[in-house]
Amino acid sequence: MYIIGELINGMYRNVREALAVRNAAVIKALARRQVDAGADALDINCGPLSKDPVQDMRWLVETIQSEVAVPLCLDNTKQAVIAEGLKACRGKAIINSTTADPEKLDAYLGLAQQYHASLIALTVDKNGVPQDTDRRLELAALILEHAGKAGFSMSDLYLDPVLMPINIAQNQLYGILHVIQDFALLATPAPKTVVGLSNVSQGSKNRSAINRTFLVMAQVLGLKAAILDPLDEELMRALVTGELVLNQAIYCDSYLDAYLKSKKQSA
Ligand code: THG
Repeated sequence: MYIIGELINGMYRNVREALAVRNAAVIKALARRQVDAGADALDINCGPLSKDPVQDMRWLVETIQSEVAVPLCLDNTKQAVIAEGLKACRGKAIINSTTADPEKLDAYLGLAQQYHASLIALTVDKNGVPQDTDRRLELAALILEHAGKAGFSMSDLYLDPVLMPINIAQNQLYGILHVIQDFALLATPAPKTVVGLSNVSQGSKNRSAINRTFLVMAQVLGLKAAILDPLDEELMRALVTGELVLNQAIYCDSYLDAYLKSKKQSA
């Protein structure tokens, strides 16, 4: 599983406050702790309340890069903010995200190619998040058609079915799990899939249990990446154990420790 740490997000009060006063120490510590806990990449989102998201994005990218070397996942709905982040990124970036709106999709495919970045594409259109799996598949097919025409590298593309909270869309989760599997059948080589895992438990109690249960089910169905909280130890244990059960890693008695040690060394 490709782990994208979710904690540098203006949705969280500590990040919002650090952004407002340009407190680099808070942001650097969040970056370092997530990477040490096993994050392969870091999501960066200045939050819906940011008054100057372009400058906030630049400052976050520069601040985080001075602390860790992992790819940064630039999370914003505005192209100007993404473009500023891409300009500031030293290493490979992930654009998070485009919708399946053809105009936006083509523009973002171009932007990703220009910067050799990966691209997350949401199966969302002008009518918002689909309520059923068929529409998610249709939009995924449309995204793949545009990516194909643009000559976009499949290894740089992530499809996101958009995970909904269990307390408002409980009956969609089973379908979303299966759509993760179906996305992989739409092209060769198979496109990768990603979800914003914590979406599933937003507004619910027992968030950690809901997150990790959904994650291991999605693992079985071939989920390749997740935006998640790597500081949630139970979640990380479930993830690593899931990889073991799926025979994606070799068993040894100390497999949990070994996993984190190998992550730390490569970071
Ligand atoms: N897909 C893609 N990108 C995404 C998402 C997605 N980026 C944002 C989000 N969804 C994933 N990241 C988060 C980060 C935090 C939370 C949920 C998803 C979260 N935050 C607390 C809350 O809302 O309850 C914040 C409250 C607090 O603790 O202060 O749950 O789906 N491509």
